[in-house]
Amino acid sequence: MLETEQIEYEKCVLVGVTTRHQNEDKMNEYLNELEFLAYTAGGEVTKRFTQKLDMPNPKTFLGSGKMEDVKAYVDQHDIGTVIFDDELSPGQQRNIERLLECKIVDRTYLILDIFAQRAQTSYARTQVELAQYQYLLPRLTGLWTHLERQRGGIGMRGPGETEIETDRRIVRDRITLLKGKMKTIDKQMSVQRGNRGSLIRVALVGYTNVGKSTLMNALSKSEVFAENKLFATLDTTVRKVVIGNLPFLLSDTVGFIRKLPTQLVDSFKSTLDEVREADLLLHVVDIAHPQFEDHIASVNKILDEIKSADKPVLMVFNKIDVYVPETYDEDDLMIERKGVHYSIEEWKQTWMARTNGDSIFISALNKDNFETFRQKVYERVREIHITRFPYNNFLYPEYEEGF
Ligand SMILES: Nc1nc2c(ncn2[C@@H]2O[C@H](COP(=O)(O)OP(=O)(O)OP(=O)(O)O)[C@@H](O)[C@H]2O)c(=O)[nH]1
Ligand SMILES: [Mg+2]
Repeated sequence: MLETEQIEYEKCVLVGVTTRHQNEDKMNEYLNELEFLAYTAGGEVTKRFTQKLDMPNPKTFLGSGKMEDVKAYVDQHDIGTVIFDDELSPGQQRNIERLLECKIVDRTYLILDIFAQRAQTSYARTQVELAQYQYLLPRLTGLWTHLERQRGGIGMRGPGETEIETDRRIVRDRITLLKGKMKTIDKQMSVQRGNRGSLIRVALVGYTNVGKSTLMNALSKSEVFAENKLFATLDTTVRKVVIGNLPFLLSDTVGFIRKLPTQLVDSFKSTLDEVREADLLLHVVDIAHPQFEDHIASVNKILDEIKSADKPVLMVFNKIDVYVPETYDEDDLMIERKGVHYSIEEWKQTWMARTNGDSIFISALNKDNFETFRQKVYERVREIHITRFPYNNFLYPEYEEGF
């Protein structure tokens, strides 16, 4: 089990730039998330370096002066890994690595590394391995090769460790092989999904760490692994859930994140098919997270990419038990009252009012408002059910009549 595993945290630093498109507040939010990712991968962040640039330096990401600062810090504090918030080009990666003489990991590779660490089934491992090879292919030349003494740790799980020096042809062969394997798996999965008969399919979707697995457990009395780290879930779990007398299938799957690497979206096709083929999506949101609106936008963007944006959705605002609005001093003219100051009641009057009752506020952990939530899910599933099977609608009464 991951929880009992003794993790030795590896010291690392974060690097990000503020640009015209990305102000300082945004930068800090992104770096907070990057720090959480680093922590999930087994890293302890000891310092952040940021710089204001029109655009990242094409050769070294940061300017050369700033890079010297990073180098001095890395040498002085025995830092194992430097993590960049954006995807580095193969050239940038090489240059920086030569300069800093430690592991250089970008956001994409960090996410791939966490996926590799989390993958439990051979199916998930195949998907992650494929994504990692696709990421590595253009970056093969000399990456980290002189770092023999540093084995294991962040960025060293999966193909990065042993295959780094092998030539591109071998990697391409491996990609072809894995793609073949995925095709077989995809076929099996699709047959399995086809065998589930006529039950309505509901999929939990949402940003990572919002409480999807917790909600799954609460609804279905199953034991899906939930943890306060990112990407606790990689494999899809499907459970039959019965509310009242109405059975349906509920699936819990991988969480989304801002800038989810495209390699992962591609290779997790089969996992994401669960979402693609669902009749109803429960879009779970962590309303206690200060950036929850950005999270919703990221999730919607990915849903769009996997052609699932027009499905019926129930917005589930979770973690109301820990939602605390920031205090607002009306006398302070410098402070503008905005979302972070709203109470939940006020939030309901915002754009959320336009979801036409297709939203619900709950705590999956404490089961606050859970009965209303179950009722809402029942109604939505029933609606789909009687549209699809009009001849047996007498089986499923209105929620109140029935119970
Ligand atoms: N306070 C509070 N915490 C919650 C609630 N729901 C879930 N959590 C916590 O949030 C963390 C993440 O929960 P998960 O259920 O693993 O979230 P997930 O969306 O499945 O995450 P990934 O699988 O990593 O994408 C855990 O520590 C949960 O205990 C809630 O309603 N209130
Ligand atoms: Mg989960």
